[in-house]
Amino acid sequence: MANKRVRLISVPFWMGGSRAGTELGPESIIQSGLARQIRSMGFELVGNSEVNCPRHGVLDPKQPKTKYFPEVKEMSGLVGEQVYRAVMADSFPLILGGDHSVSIGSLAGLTGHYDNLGVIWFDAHGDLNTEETTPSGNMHGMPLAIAMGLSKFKLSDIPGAGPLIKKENVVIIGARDLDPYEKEFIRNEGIACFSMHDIDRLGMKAVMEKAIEIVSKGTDGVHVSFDMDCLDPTEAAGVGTPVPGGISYREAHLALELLAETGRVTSMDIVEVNPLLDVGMRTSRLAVEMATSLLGKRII
Ligand code: NNH
Ligand code: MN
Ligand code: MN
Ligand code: MN
Repeated sequence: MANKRVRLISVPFWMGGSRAGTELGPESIIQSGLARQIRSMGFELVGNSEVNCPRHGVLDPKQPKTKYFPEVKEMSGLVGEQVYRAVMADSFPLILGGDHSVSIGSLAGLTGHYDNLGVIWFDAHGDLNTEETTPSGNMHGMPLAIAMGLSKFKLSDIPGAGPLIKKENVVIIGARDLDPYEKEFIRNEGIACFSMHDIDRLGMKAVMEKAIEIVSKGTDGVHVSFDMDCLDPTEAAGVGTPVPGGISYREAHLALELLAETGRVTSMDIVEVNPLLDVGMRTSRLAVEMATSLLGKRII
């Protein structure tokens, strides 16, 4: 990776998943040795900022389809500012969630700088729901839809955000729990989605080669959004919505190593770590491994 400067951006936020615990994710990942490992790889750690996002909210019974909307929107603006500042200062933003709604902020900040961003979305879920289709009202199930402008609330509603993410620049990897609307949308719009079935069938190497080709075509940056629930729950138990049959430990490393080799990845978020649901700190430690693998850590 050409960029040798990394900025950690901690986002202690839980309201997008309506379940306490993910606000403890950033601290737990840092306690698992993230900064030390990144430095030992030869990176300059230019900062470790914590976003001062809302910690408490009151559920509005009149808005059951967008729970904690004002808090999610406020958090997204604050995250966007920090991410934008990091990329403008030529560093690699590594955003630590928090639930997956923090990616709304990441993408807002990144599109403020990149005109045509590619996005790889590692997730058991599609995160393509809108205010109309959400089965839960939890906004962590909507960030990709918001980023592409499919929902009423759009990326462009966040101050400083740039162009919406284009459908042809998005790849979902690891999906195995899609809602009916998400399936329909993926099929009708031809969104690139490599499900667990595809990973079983083609192998992770071929999947990543295809994914890299898609996000590289005509883009000026590639963002990796890593929902820890993409992993198999036997590896990563500390997530709010575990789904059996996920990406294995070795497959995950391979995927991120192949991305590192491209030298095109500009940013990453690691989300959905919930230390309250974890077995010891296993999921946080695994999050550290995922980050260092993407940053180019090699066995030899
Ligand atoms: N699809 C479900 C919803 O929209 C679950 C989303 N949960 C996630 N997404 N953890 O990554 O409510
Ligand atoms: Mn997600
Ligand atoms: Mn998920
Ligand atoms: Mn393209």
